[in-house]
Order: sequence, then structure tokens, then C-alpha cells
Amino acid sequence: MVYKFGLIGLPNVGKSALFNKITKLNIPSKNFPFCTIEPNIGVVSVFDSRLKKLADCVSAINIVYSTVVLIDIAGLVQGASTGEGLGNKFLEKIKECHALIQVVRLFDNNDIIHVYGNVNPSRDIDIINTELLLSDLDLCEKIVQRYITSGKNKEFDNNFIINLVRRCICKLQSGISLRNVIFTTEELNILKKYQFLTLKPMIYVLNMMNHIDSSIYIDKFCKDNHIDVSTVFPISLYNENKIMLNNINNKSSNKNNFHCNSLDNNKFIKKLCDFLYLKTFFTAGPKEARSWIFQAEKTAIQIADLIHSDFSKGFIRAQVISYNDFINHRNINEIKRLGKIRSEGKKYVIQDGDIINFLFNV
Ligand SMILES: Nc1nc2c(ncn2[C@@H]2O[C@H](COP(=O)(O)OP(=O)(O)OP(=O)(O)O)[C@@H](O)[C@H]2O)c(=O)[nH]1
Ligand SMILES: [Mg+2]
Repeated sequence: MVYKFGLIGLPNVGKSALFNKITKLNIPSKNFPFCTIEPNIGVVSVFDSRLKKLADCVSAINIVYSTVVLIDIAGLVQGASTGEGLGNKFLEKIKECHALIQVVRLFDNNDIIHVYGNVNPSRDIDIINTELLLSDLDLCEKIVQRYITSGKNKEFDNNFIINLVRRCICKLQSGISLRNVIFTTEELNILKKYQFLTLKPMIYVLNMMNHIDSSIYIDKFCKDNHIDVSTVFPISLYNENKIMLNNINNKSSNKNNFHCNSLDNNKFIKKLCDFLYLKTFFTAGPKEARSWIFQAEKTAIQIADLIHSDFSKGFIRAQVISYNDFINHRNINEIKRLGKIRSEGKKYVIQDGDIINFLFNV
């Protein structure tokens, strides 16, 4: 499973600049709205300091970190759900993402165009979230229509789905995103199939002025917008002080020279993974030591399938060592002697840090 994170937000707020910073690519990030049209896709390693230690212990030749995908999506504007700006096509791109990263402009700089004329984070996120709500509302209405006119559904009772989607319509019409509604597991499984945009987890990246105390702004931002502080990540893509000084000294200089170092890429990616409750397990041998991210609560058989379908088809058992046991003893024979290699069956729930060797037969 490749986890995808979509960068969304108004045009010209710093989505592509953030994408470049994280992926170390160099896609155009220019001072005009809709600079990005086609989505940019970048693959980013999920750094884990445990992997290097593990690789050293087994003298692995290669170290392979697990990766996530970052998608830089064109800016959305008011009316996008009905075709305004670059319209619906880009809302479609958002569907394939597992989580959304909404970039919000808090930096004040008269040289950088704001599509609505001034910096106003509450208005901006309201515009984006409303477009996502409207797109979901449209989808809900289509689903209801389809179930009203179609025959009986094999899997579920039509009325069950119609009532569930009608409940979603009521919430969406009151401005409530579906991720904030409590559903049963059964309901969630149905809704997830439709890839509702407001059901996707959302993290807010606040692109701030780097010389201000961000904590005051974050508290205010969360309070004003009823947002949980754990979903907010402040960054400063540019050093505004340097930009201002530079503008005074040399109007034509390249602003991209002034990335400040305040954004820690690994920390940022870690936050994204934590946000989706992703955990890490390892495989390690002389050829390769590798980390794998997975959604918490997965069983050995599900994880085996993640590596290769042969592993799950011919699953015999999983030999598991916990990371701490491995690092404390470092020697596989010693670990064996101490009985620290556990033999686990299909239903074993994989733990963060497990080092796994799958035994299988095909
Ligand atoms: N001063 C300042 N400029 C920034 C900051 N972040 C981005 N910019 C500039 O703002 C402009 C737009 O940045 P992009 O990253 O292209 O914006 P975007 O959100 O991808 O825009 P679209 O592709 O149009 O949706 C560029 O000129 C960036 O250099 C910031 O924190 N401070
Ligand atoms: Mg862009």
C-alpha cells in the first residue's frame, strides 16, 4: 500500500514551494495563481533512525526506507466544485489521496499575490472546506438517486444506504465535514468506498512569517476555526526578513535563495505518518534492511500480503523479534539462545518495531 498525501489550498499559498522543499524536486513555484495545473507527484522516504542500527547489526548491503507519495494539486478557488478556476478535475485528484494537507497562508508580503486580496486564514480555509463539502454533497445526491432508482443491492439494504447518505447530506448542509461525524464501522466501510473528500483526514500546514512566535497564532487559529491543535503544523517556507531586506537592496533577485531551515523534513513526514496512525516494521538480512509502514492493528497475514502475495498465500508462520531485544543483544544466535525469537501465527497483531521473517511455502 502506497500512502498518498495531497497538498491542497488556495492558489499561490506555497503548496509547490512546500512540495519542493520536502521532495527536493524543483517544480515551478512562481508568484502567480494557478502556476500548478497538472498535479506534481513526489516520492519521499520515511526516515527511521532504527533502520540504520538494524542494518549495521546484520551487515546489510542496502538500506531501503519505506516511502510515501506527496501530490501537489492545483489551487482551488470559490466555485471549484461547479467548475470555477481549474474546477472539478482537481477535486477528482484529491479523491485518490489517503489524507489531505491544507496549506494556509499566514505570511504577509505585499509582493506575493493573494487571490482574495489580503491575508485572512479563516476565510481561506472556509473557502476550501466549503468546496470539499459541496463536492461531497453533489456525490451524496447522486448516490441517493442511484439507490432510489436501482433494484435491490446484493450487499446492503438500499434503505440503509439511502438513510446513511441522507444523514451525511444533513451534516454537510450544516457545514460539518464527514470526518467530524461519528459513524459505526459498518457505515464507515460503506462511505469509504465513495471516497468522500471531507471524510479524509486533514492536516493544516500554516505557512507563517518565520520571525513571529507561532504558538500565539496557532492557538488563535485553532480557536477561531474550531480546529484541533494536533492537526496543525506551522512552517515557515521563507525567511521574510531576508526577503524584505533583499527587496530593498535588489528588486530583481531570486527569492528562492532564501529558504530558511526551520522546516525539518523528517519531522514533517513523521507527523503525516502519525496522523494516519502508521507504524513501522522491519525486515533485515545481509542483502537488505528495510522499513515498512503499515496501518496500526494489522495482522501477520495482512502484512505478509503487503510484502508479496506469495507470502500470504503460502503463509506458514512469522518469526518475530522486537526491536529492543534485537538492539540489546545484536547477535542473532544470542537472541535465539535467549528465546527472543517468537513464532507467531496469521492472527498475530504486528507491533511497531517488530523485525519479521516470514516463513512461507508456495
Ligand atoms: N514571501 C513568501 N513567499 C512565499 C512563501 N511561500 C511561497 N511563497 C511564494 O509564493 C509564490 C507562490 O508559491 P507556490 O508554491 O507556487 O504556490 P502554490 O500554492 O503552489 O500556487 P498554485 O500552483 O498557483 O496553486 C511563489 O513565488 C513562492 O516563492 C512564504 O512563506 N513567504
Ligand atoms: Mg503550485
